[in-house]
Amino acid sequence: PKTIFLSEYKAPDYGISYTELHFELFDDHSLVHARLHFKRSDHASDTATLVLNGQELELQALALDGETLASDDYELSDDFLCVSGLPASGVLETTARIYPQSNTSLEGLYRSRGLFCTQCEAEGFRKITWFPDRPDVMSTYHVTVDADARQCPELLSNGNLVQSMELPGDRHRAVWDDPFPKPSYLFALVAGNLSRVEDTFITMNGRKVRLIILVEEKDLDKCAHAMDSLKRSMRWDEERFGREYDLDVFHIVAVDDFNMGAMENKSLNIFNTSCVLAAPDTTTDAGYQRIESIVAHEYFHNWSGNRVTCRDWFQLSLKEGFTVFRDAEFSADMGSRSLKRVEDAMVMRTLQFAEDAGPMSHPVRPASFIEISNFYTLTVYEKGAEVVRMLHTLLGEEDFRRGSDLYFDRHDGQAVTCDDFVSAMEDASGKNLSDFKRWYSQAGTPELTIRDDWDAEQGVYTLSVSQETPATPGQSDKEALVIPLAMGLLGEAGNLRLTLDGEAPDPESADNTHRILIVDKPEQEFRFSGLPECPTPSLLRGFSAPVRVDYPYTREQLLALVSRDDDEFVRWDSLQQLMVSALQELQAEPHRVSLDPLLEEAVNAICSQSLDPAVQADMLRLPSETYLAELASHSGKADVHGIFRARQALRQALAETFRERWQQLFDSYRVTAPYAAIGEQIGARALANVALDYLATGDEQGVSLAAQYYFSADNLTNRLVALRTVLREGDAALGDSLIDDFYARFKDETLAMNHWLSVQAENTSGDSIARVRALMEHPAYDSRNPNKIRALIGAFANANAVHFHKHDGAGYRLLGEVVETLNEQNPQIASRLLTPLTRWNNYAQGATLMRAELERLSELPSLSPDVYEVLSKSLA
Ligand code: DPP
Ligand code: ZN
Repeated sequence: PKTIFLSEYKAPDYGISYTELHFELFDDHSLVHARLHFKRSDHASDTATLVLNGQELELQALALDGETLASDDYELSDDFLCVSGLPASGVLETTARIYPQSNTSLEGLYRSRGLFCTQCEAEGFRKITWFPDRPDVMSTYHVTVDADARQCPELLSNGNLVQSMELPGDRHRAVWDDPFPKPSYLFALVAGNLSRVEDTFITMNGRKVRLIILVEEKDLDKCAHAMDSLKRSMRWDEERFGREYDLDVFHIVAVDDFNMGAMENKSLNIFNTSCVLAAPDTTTDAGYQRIESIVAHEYFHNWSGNRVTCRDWFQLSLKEGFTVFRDAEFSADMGSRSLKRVEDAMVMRTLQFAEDAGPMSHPVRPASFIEISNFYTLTVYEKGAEVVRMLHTLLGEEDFRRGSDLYFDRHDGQAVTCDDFVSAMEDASGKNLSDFKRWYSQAGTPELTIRDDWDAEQGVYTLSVSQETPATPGQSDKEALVIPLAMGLLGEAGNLRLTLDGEAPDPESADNTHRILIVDKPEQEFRFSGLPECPTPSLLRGFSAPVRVDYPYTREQLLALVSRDDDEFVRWDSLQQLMVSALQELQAEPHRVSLDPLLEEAVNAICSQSLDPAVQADMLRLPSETYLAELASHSGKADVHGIFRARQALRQALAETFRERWQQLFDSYRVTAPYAAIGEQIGARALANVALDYLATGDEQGVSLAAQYYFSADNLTNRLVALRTVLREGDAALGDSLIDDFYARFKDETLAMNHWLSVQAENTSGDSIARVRALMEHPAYDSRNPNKIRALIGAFANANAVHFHKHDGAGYRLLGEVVETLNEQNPQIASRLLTPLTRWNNYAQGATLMRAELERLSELPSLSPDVYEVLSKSLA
């Protein structure tokens, strides 16, 4: 496998201005006839070769301007078709024979439960036809699809339907034309038997758009939430970003077998069923929210990704980081802003920081890769979105919007780079962002070390801030980054007014208790004057930058922040820090019994204040095992078994200390109205369910309450919380009976069955490995379906640490075996599944056995590039 470098980028020698495709779909094969209207680029020499990508294609015909090509005019290999001796422009015609029915990689054209569908991003189009399969080749498409009329009543592709007709032999045809030039990765085709839900949207300029969701007939009743989310996204993008939809029709198709969550193909979005279908019995509250944000995300790509696309795959964050920022803002506007911030910060700190510190660490704009599919990562997506958010913070909403307008205007119809995005922001704001751009090229999580000094006589408080980014593979020297550090200072009676030494107070800000310090040097001091008392610093408010902060808080200070700071992120974070230090003590001294009185007071403060119940629920939850392992490995090695026991002990202590509180919270927030996935209910349920979880901890009565709760639930959220709690606390017989009950109720609902698999994979009591192995043989499992693999194997490896890290290595072996099978069948899923093993260096006990499993895999014959890249980097 070959490494590809950003520095070696070369513009293509030929463009394709117009692409005509004719698909003939059959059960045992398909034919793809292509007519590529090519044109040599100005920079290319007269003798330049036209390089077309193509994989797993059988060549049936090849002609240039109507004449069959002689065999010495082209060269055909496993990956390319290269044609030489071409005129400056012309039409190249090919016919490829392909086998969608046996395509298990779920890239290119494949069949899912009989349905023909495509996934082309990043490099799947080359499995459909020969084409310069790179995003800087943008073409308009004219697509004819022929198929059996009864098997495939729906025939869809991008753009507008321009013709449909009957064909002999019970076949029929649809012709689609997409007037917007697009890269091949946005091509889509769907053919099958689907039912529709339709609605309309009137755009800001009064154009009427048909909105169509296509699903299997049995799922027709699960589309309303997605349709609603779509309409809200369309309106929001007009209002917040001035972006209007540009075609007369927009489709969403739901597909069961899908590697990603969803795909933004022009006017024909294809969704994993798990990210579009919603019903109270099969979708959790979090699932409803996820569907809303993914529908929005894919829709927003119509501008940030489709109208303006990426020049090359190193620029993936250009569209993904920006679009995640857009969908996060959308979710914040639809629900609670601080809740969304807390949840995004949790993902960053738990998962992205770990990626940044691991062997696959890479910058938001990677400089090299072997397999691009491995770079659809938390770094490119979530950290990329944080980088865009920092731009938004530095520029302010108005200039940011001006920059975004300029970007879309300047680059409409083009394939561009992250630099072009930042240039538009610079030109619109007049700010120089050249230092800021290091965020795109430098990997690793910066760490801010903050110390303070109080001069009581002068009333001057000084914060000394130093920054350091640890070395990452291939990048040993790091430069200082531009970090917006949002902060305040907390006094006895609330947040203090801030005057930075030598600066007049900001006249524009009505509230001068909040500042954004620009940290852009290795070491800096910020002096605040005129203060009446020694303050407690409230740092990184709203998670204003994706960094770690090291400030030596006392517990008293953390308690003050939890109880009284203005910023909900800081309040949440401070309580987390109190819990983390309690957990660390418990790990060091397992028999410690008493709860730290300051932690007790902090929990009390949160329970008794009137906060958004959803945020309150997040505050009262224990830090996750994954987060604790990440923290531990940052300063040493993680002991997952110790973490697990410490969490159990702290849960028990909190459960006992606050038993009455939990009962009160449960009684007052328990939702009795019929289920609705609306913010108010979701927040209340979250808080009631946290309370229930504590009530059932080590308490028989609590466990029977949970069991009753399970049976009386009218929704999946409550049912799952109850089920997990009973499995953790209850006797095995009760747990088994609920598992059986769940199966009996929902065995025909494949999305509910995914949760059923996960709950069992995550269950830490009993022999998890034997249970997972047995479930792999169960009819509810399907070893080819990515959702099932993630639900069972992914859940086991990522959310059942004590069994995954069993001392004999049986957990590692189980994961290794699955990866081994998937390496051939579906390399994308195989390499993604490997992630937990790549973190071997974080653990003292398992490291050797984890490495051994990686080594075993690396010796397998015919490793896919996807798996090869992850293995070789992990073992380097
Ligand atoms: N479908 C994936 C996403 O929207 C890749 N573009 O992020
Ligand atoms: Zn995306």
